[in-house]
Parts: sequence; C-alpha cells; structure tokens
Amino acid sequence: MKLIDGKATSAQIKEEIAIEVKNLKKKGLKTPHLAAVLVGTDGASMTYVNSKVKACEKVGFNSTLIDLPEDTTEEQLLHEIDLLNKDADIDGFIVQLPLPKQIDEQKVLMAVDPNKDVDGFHPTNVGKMTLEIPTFLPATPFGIMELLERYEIETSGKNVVVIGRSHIVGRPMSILMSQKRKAGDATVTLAHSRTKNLKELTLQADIVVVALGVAEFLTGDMVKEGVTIIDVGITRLPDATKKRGYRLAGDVDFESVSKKAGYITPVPGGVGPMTIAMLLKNTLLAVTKNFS
Ligand code: BQF
Repeated sequence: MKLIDGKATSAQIKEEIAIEVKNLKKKGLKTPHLAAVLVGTDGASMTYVNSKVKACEKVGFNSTLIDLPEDTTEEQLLHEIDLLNKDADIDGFIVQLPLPKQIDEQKVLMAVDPNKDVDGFHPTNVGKMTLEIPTFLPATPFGIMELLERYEIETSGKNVVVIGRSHIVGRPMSILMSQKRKAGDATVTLAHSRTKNLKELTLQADIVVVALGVAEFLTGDMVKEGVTIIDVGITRLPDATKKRGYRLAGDVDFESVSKKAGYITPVPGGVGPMTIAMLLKNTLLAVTKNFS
C-alpha cells in the first residue's frame, strides 16, 4: 500500500505557484488577489476560509476576507457579490458553502462573474468543463485529477466508481475522468443513494472515489486487491481523547481498506489540502489566462 500524500503534493504546488507569482511581479504584472465571503460562524467553514487566506499569504497573493453575519439576507449577499464582480483589483472570489437557509445557493452562484468564479460553480463554467472548453475546474475534482497525474496512476480504460453525485465533487469527478484528458479515459460509474448492489460495482473497480459524507462508509470487503482509493469525506467525529474534542474521519474505513489498496489517500492530509492548492491555482489562472 502506498499513501497518496496530499499534504506534500499541495505544498509542492504552492511552491510552484509562489515562483510564478514572483515572475509575475518581476514582469510588473499584478499580484493575484483572492477574496472569500463567509456568512455566519460555522466552525468548519471558518476553518476552511482561514486556511484559504493563510494559503494566499504563503504563495504571495493578496487576499480579502468578507465576514457577514449569520442573518445576512440574500439581497445583502448578492450586493456584496456585485461589488466583488466590479472590483478591478479582485481576480477571483469564492462564497464559502454551505450558506444559511434563508439564502438560495443557486441564485448566489449564478451571480458570480464567470471570469472570477475560481470555484468553477457558475453554470457557464460547469458547461465549459463538460464540453472540454478550458475554464476553472472545481477545486476538489481538480485536486484529485492532479494527484492521479502526479502519482502516475493509470486511468485509461480503467473502471472507476464515483460514490456520491454532489455538484461540487461527485458529478464533476465523473465527468472529468470520463473525458479524453490527463487522468481521464476511464469507464466511470456514478453511484449514489439509489444505487443497487453497490458492492458488486465497487468490487469491479480499479479506482474508487468516495464523496458521500458518511464517515467510514467504504469497508475492505467492498474493494478488490490493488485498488486505488480516493477519500473525499471529512466528518468531525466526537473524540474525548482529543484536545479539540473531535477527530476527522473520511468516508473510507482506512483500517480495513488500506490492507487491500494499492494507493490510498489519508484523512486528514489527502484530498483536503489539494482543494486549497487548486483554489490558488485557479486564482493564478484568473490572472494569467483569459477563459472568456
Ligand atoms: C486535511 C469542505 C465540506 C463542505 C464544505 C485540509 C481542508 C480539509 C481537510 C479544507 C472543504 C474540505 C473545504 C484538510 C476546504 C476541504 O488536511 O485533510 C484542508 O480546507 N477543505 C471547504 O472550503 O468547504 C467544504 C468540505
């Protein structure tokens, strides 16, 4: 079993980005600037946004954090987005998900200028991704593609089972891996809560991507010897032995699955750090490439 080290890979990507930022500055070009909007005080969301701001500092980007109260109205949030769309210094921005229940997520992501949509969630960018037109790829799927590439994991003609059909991870992952591209050319099955005989499918899989949000869902008896496992899950489980009171669990039962896997991503330190690195990559692309 070989661990896929997302922490080390993301650190390497950040170094590569930092060099590109220095070169941009040397040429007198602008410093990439990422903004993040956080609505409310959800603990995990605050952690994620803070990681993104810290990562910006690490690579030499400018960053702006816009903190809005939990009771922010949809109209107020749409106004903030309008300001960011019009702000010439902001190259890209994200609205941290999930949003409070009074706000329609779909309305919000449709309000983001597709040219600044570094999360790749706007329908224009989902369409471009699907049609293989260059654009921002959603950071988590982008990060997984990057891991598969950098670890030289063969995907061409392989059986891939993606578990979970979210718009942020599962669905785009299934689209990207079925395309003719690096880490693509796979035969992809997209499994979900209505899938029958999931175990029959996963036992045939060369690669399993688990993005369900159910802690330790995938067990060793469900996979074949030598399988590549990509664990996207990240659940906080209560743990009295930890100072912070919880531990992070993936969607994979690491104990049993790692005994059979050829390659496996750990949680933490697998896919999570790559999500941050690829958000930075997208922000750099917002400056250096014109996707429109
Ligand atoms: C690690 C996210 C669910 C819902 C909204 C490093 C992150 C996580 C784990 C991180 C995530 C998950 C992010 C680790 C961003 C990934 O060391 O294992 C980094 O910051 N993530 C998010 O912004 O919104 C989410 C998961």
